[in-house]
Amino acid sequence: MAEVGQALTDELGSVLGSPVATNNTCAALNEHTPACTTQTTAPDRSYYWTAPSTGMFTFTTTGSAFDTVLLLLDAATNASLGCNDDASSTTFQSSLTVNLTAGTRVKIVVDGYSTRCGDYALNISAPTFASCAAVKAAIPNAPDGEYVINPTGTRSIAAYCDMRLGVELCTEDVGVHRGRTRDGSNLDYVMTSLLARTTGLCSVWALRGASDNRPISTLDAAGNPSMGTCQALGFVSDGTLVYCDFGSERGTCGYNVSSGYYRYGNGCTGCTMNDGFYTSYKLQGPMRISSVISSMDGSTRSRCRTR
Ligand SMILES: [Ca+2]
Ligand SMILES: [Ca+2]
Repeated sequence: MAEVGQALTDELGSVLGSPVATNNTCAALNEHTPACTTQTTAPDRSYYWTAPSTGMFTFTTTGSAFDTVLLLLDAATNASLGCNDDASSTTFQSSLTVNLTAGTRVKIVVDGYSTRCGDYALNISAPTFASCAAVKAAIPNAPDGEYVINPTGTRSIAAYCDMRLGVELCTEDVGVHRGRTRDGSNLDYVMTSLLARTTGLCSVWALRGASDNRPISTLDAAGNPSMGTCQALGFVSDGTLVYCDFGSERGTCGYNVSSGYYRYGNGCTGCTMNDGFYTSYKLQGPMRISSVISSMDGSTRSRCRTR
């Protein structure tokens, strides 16, 4: 483990713990210069670590004997994922919390302020929060993404959080969730959804306007011409969408509320096949822009990607 002079980066696998490693930096070389502190020439030691799951991870030097600096790099690109000098104004130790996707390999650098060196402890934990709102409160610039939350205080589940609103859009427990569309129409919507943790796909159904409980039909993609359907709903991208295959209203790939079918569309034109008015549902062509259609009971669902 220990090296003298040139630091060989140690492999930590995907271990969590307090600490996961202890050592001393004084005999190491100065291989990194963290940007979050000024003119440090302190020696540093580094570790490779791979995220065991998707979610938040906290890296700290709590328990160290000197004024540390912590730097986190993407092991593949060397891009900085975060840097912290002082998480504590009394101990000058460091802490970083980042959201990582399962399998992401990072390089953790334990460095020192100025020329400081000494004994250190490196700790890695996977914090959980009660809700997406709690994540947002704890980490103000947390991005949209999957986080581990513990809404009941007894069981942790994965959640896809819309950090603009600080709400769950999708969780591993089936639930009714409220979002706001990211297109120009900026509509509040409600849906039922279920997140599959392994695939990062959120099944959505019963999608409708929050104010009127009607199918969303007035989206405006003008300001976001490249936005996909799921992106407009706040997700990363489209998964498997169920297209608008039924219609009863002239030229609109229409829906009928009494049918129980709900759709989402931002440019519902181009229903050239069987376009026209029907007294009953007829198979029509796909909408020009992809759309979600689903049933109220979830027997028909569309899927959006959360990563
Ligand atoms: Ca250094
Ligand atoms: Ca420090």
